[in-house]
Amino acid sequence: MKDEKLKILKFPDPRLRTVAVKVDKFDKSLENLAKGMLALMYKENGIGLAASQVDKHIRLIAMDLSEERNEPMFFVNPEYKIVDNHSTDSYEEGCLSVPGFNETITRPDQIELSWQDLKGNHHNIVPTGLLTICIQHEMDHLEGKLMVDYISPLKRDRIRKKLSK
Ligand code: GNR
Ligand code: NI
Repeated sequence: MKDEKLKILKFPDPRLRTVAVKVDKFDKSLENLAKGMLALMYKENGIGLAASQVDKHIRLIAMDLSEERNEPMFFVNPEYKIVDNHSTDSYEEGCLSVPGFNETITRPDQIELSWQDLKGNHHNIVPTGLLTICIQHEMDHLEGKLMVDYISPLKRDRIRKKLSK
């Protein structure tokens, strides 16, 4: 489906718990979805968006960490390895699927990242700064995991009730 309208699923929608499958076809439809996700992410003022959030359960992420909103990045089939499990960083995160709630999350801050681009070419880097945080947030989405899973069940339930109204 080509000009299908993308919509962001909101917690506690159970579809956000789906584990995404690997991309194996690097075709026009992948590119169209990626571009659609990027446009929606810009519209919603997000810095990243996982395909899972628009009910497309494939391992695809759109991101732009620039102030100017002119440095789009796409990650297909991303993987990371934690280099040092004891080196962490805390950051106040937000999520377009959990609108209105920010939570400080502690994550490993030394990882090695590999992924494919929209053409299927492979890349590897040691990310720094916000990329280290954001890629872990987005890859959690691909595993059906959300920011709220890091906070207390009581707090999570409060958020669930507020967003279910
Ligand atoms: O827009 C977003 N901001 C953000 C801030 C800190 C850490 C992670 C993020 S990602 C989020 C968009 C989103 O929900 N991506 O899944
Ligand atoms: Ni999110």
